[in-house]
Amino acid sequence: MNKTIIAILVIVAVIVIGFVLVGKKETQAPTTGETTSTAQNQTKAPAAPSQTVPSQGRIIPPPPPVPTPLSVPQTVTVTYSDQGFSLSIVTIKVGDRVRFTNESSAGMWIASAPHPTHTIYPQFDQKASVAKGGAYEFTFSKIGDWTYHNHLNPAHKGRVIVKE
Ligand SMILES: [Cu+2]
Repeated sequence: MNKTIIAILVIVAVIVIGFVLVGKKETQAPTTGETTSTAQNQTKAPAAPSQTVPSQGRIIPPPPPVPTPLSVPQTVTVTYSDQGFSLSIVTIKVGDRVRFTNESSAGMWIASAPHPTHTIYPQFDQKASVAKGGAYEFTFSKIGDWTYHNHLNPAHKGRVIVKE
């Protein structure tokens, strides 16, 4: 009697242990898939250094061509006061800009010569007056020797020489 009970218990125990082992394998299945993928990566990794090891020298590719810096447009500031313009002559390049700032007690209206028609460089004409603290900026796109004045006080003159 006792032997048969022990035998049944052993069989039951084997069955239970079998189920437990099968259950563990099913849960471990996805993790084993991941380990195989990392194993593939590991096998690929050593391949790269093995290619570089035989060559004792080092190949250094030529440096990328350095782009030639384009000439950055400059801005020259001319201050206008009650005595006139701070710079009587400004020499710049085509594409450069002159900023006229009004620090006088009166209005400032920059305009190209001659007064009052402003015909030598018609675009270089503020066409309006700006009060103290204001400014007028103009980008010179024409080569030349451009005289200008304050249209509201033509005795105050200046020159902008634009070179290539
Ligand atoms: Cu004028």
